[in-house]
Amino acid sequence: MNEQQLQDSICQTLEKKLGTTINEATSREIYIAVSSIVKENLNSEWLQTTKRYKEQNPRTVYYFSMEFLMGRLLESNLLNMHWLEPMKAALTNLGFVPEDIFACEQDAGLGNGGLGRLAACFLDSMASLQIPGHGYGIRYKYGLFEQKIVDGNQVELPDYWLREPYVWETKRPDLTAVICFGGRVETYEENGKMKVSLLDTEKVAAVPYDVPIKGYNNETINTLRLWSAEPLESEDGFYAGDKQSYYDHLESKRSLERISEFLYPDDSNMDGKMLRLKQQYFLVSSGLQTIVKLFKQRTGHSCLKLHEYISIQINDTHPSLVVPELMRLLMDEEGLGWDEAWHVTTNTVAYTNHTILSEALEKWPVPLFSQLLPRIYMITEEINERFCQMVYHDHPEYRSVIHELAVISYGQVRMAHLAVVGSYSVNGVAKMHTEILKRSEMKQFYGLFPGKFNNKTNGITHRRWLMQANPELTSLINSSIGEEWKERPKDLIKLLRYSKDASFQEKLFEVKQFNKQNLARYIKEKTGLIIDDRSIFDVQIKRLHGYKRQLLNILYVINRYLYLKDHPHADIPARTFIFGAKAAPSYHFAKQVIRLIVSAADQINNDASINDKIKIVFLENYNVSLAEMIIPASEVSQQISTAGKEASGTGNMKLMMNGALTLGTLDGANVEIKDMVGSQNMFLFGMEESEIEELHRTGGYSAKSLYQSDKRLHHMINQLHDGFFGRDELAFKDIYYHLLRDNDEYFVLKDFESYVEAQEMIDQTYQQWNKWQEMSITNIAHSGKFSSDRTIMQYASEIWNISPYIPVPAK
Ligand code: DL6
Repeated sequence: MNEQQLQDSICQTLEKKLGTTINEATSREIYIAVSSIVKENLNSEWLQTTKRYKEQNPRTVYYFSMEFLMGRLLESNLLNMHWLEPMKAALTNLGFVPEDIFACEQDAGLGNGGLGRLAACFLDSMASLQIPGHGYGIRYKYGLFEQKIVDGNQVELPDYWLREPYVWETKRPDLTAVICFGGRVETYEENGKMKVSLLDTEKVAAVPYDVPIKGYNNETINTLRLWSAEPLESEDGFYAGDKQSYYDHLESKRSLERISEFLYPDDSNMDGKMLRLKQQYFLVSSGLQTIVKLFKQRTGHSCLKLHEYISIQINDTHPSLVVPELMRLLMDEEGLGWDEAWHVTTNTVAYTNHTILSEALEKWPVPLFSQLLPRIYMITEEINERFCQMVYHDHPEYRSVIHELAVISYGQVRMAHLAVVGSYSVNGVAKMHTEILKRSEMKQFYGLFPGKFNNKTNGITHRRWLMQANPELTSLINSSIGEEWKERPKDLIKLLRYSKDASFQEKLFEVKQFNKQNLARYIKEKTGLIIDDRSIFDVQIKRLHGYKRQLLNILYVINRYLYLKDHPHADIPARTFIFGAKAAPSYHFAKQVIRLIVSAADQINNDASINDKIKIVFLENYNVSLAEMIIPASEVSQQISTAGKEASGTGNMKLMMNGALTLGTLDGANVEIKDMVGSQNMFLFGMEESEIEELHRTGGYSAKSLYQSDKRLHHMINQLHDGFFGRDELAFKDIYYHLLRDNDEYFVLKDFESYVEAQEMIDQTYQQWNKWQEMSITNIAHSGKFSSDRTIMQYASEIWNISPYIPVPAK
């Protein structure tokens, strides 16, 4: 549709659907009208894709994830439909600011951070590359909490994102699955065959809500299917007893519905709550039941051939129950024998590992697991038994460590072991991460199954993170190297020709200034703080965690402040330190770091004696939409995790693609950024992973001695303890203890000096205007490698054995 048609369509929709006119409509009503028009148009293409898939039954991947951090969809749908520009023009002609209309959409925050956002980028790439691939997740009623800062502290508010109807979803009650919990297992013989049935279970309905995922510049629309727990309308769901038990009955039904109520807000700590295990089984069972049913309908084959048509990628261990649940369906429902079912399962499931943090590795106590999922537990025990037997007989070299490898051991079911044993592929998410998995965390499994292990370095969709978030930079790129890069992001490398081009540098600078001014306006509106758009915008945006070391950043800012107090006329460029981070609600240390950042901001932003050389901004409620505004305006990208701890990182890629220079350690995908741009085009610092390993091995680090011997550290750390930040003296005692009493687990003090040096390099380089622009262009030029299109093509060819599907028109 062109601009005029869109305008007309908006006016008609307002009248017919919303009973209002363009003159009276609110921004939200305009948003509803626009998104309804888009959804209607998607619906017909969606139907066509589904029809083609049904008729031609191409090999398909299902991406199972407990998290899909989708953000907003209107703008990205418009972009992928090529409607973004005409729609912006239509809205402007009608007297509206397009960005205000887009902002009416509530972020779908169904994820914690990198892992969930990766899943969302993958959906966009699968559709854009015409890979038949669908996402399966949970339709949480409450997404990741909304963060507010009250009196310097994080407080959490529920994110009831479904308060208004979600325009993008279509409920599919006809595809409801029934999920059974608890009960008891009975075995019996039928026609000479051993049969199993599960009796007296609690049942809940899993109702799918489908969201279309539109590919860029093609006709493919895949599906994100989100499952919601709802009351079961079958006979045994009705009450048939006395009055008292009627209420109990309702209560127990409500407790089952709570399964899809909220997203667990901690991405780095295993919580061990029964409800979480219920959620995992709920997702896995509803997804698999549908897949098996559809497979039989479409192919007419027995499930013996399932793996020839289908791959299931599990996003971390959270959906590992696919292994025993698929075994259960194949054996108990489809009548396959153990060996047949195992063959199919272990050729269908592929597992991605996203962390080596031991506290994040999932383990479930046997009593909890076996009580909630008795049949699944039986199967898991059998998997474990057979696996241990195999190791014992075929790998005598591992006999002595079987207990370390077992799926069930020390009274716990270990989900990572279940995932490795039950899958045909195990991948890490960056080269370094995969090497660590092979060399240490999963060394023995790698010894047993070397062929399963592979690397798939993460990526981000350049459509959302460059074309949508930064239209000004996109236009500049288009006018220099043409538009092929949009479909072949590696073509961004052509920008290298312009790295020293004065006119291009000038234009890039103007684009950055434009985005910085935008962000400065937003900051003023939200916080009242006026920031200098000529200062360096130095950004650290990610979940708050000890290993990500926001503490190192803020301690450095305090150190810079103390220096400026002593040298108010020092010739260093002004810097704005921008933070966005949510802490898990029960993560006390992380919350203290937020408090420290906010306290330092209070003190430093209001101290006129340093001539506005430092401003600190903590932006509340960091989420996808906020990231889309911050990233195009960023100049320094802080990726400063303790080496060996960040599996990959994806913010590093988004920021680089928008021309920010990385201040980072050699960790996760930073290593591959360095391989692409060279260390001369970033600011590296800190110990390498091997050095840290060595320190761990030798016990050769004492944070206290460092503190005692280094005057600067001593002075700075003491500030945490003496009420310097206008808080009571104990306000930061846990940070103080973390560093000194607990020996600085993440080597903040150890890396401090090297970090300061890298920061000085940034100050110097920023003052060499041309050099900075050249480095920035070099980073953008090399960022094509980090498009999730590259990642998805690698998954497709090396794990899923799926080629891009060239649609034959549906009959
Ligand atoms: O792979 C996506 C993302 C990585 O970029 C991050 O480095 C990694 O921390 C994250 N992992 C998780 C898993 N839980 N924890 N911790 O979120 O995955």
